[in-house]
Amino acid sequence: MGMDTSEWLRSFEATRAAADGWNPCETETLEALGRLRLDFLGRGGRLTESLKGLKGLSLDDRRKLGPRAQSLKASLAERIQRRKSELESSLDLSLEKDRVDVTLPALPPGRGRLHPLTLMALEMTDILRRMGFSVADGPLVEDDWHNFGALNIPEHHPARDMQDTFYLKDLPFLLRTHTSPVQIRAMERARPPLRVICPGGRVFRHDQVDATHSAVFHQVECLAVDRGITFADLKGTLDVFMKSLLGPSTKTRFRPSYFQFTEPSAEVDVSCLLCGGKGCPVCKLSGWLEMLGAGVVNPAVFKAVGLDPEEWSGFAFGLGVERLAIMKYRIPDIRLFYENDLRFLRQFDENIV
Ligand code: FA5
Repeated sequence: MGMDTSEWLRSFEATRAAADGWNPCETETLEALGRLRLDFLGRGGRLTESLKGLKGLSLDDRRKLGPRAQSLKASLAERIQRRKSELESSLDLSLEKDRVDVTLPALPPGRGRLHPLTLMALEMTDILRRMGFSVADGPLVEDDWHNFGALNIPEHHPARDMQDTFYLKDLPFLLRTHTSPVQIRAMERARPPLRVICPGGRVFRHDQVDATHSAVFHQVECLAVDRGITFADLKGTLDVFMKSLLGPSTKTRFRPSYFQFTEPSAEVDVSCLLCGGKGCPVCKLSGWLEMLGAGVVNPAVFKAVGLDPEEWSGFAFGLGVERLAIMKYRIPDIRLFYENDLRFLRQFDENIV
């Protein structure tokens, strides 16, 4: 029992509409394409059934409609085949691209390093600790008394202009211009004998920034107070300190200078690391590089913190961490320390395991 022609046509046209309405781009996987193929062309598929149904039609109708059904079958089969090739090649590509080599060792986790200035400060602290100094610290925001007054730098004294100061707006505070206020805090906190260092604290000055000056930089401060301390103790301590830090052939040289909080005061040079003291462009042919300020504690400072200058004496020094690191690591510009360029920073701290 076959179906009549109009029934066959209705079913065929519905199949053709469904086949024409198929947009190959919307079939995104090979599995979905396989299901679609079965739906139309598989055994029992819609188009297969139409072709089978032809047998029940009259010879005339078969001649007329048979080629239409065959050509729909051919064009659909071709479109399915084309889509299949497309999907296969894109799958190959993505497999190639996403291929994971499971035999490769895992990436080591990135680990931080110490900043060259931290390294420098740690090294200095280490040496001074071994010489009997302990670590002290003070706030970055200071009051006038600790930064200036107690250090024998009275208000309106022209010496304050030597260190151009950042003051806090409408508040009686300032950003410390040096680490020397830590001397005052240490003496307020504990009675002598004292040996303290402030290791690599930040200080702030309204300085013009250039290759050797920054507005924020770091200092290491050192203070020793005891009975009978003399300038010779300062010289000896600094000589041992500099030799440990920069090498046993390093020489130190003291030049007279002036700081309100030390008397006598000195600026200390070390023999140039680059030329060994022969003279080069870095040391401006002098063979020496200026490193730090130092001196014997001024009796006025002891009075300011309630210590008897007849009983106690001491020495202090303060040095710029950047200047030392510039020399030790031969850095051409101070600004490199603050730019956080990894190519620069990765050169240091290679000893970390
Ligand atoms: C002082 O700051 C004194 N407090 C040092 C001192 C301490 C003297 C204890 C006596 C006793 P001075 O202003 O010279 O001194 O600075 C000390 C060092 O800081 C300098 O030798 C230099 O190495 C460094 N320094 C000064 N200004 C800058 C700057 N703008 N940028 C980078 N380093 C600087």
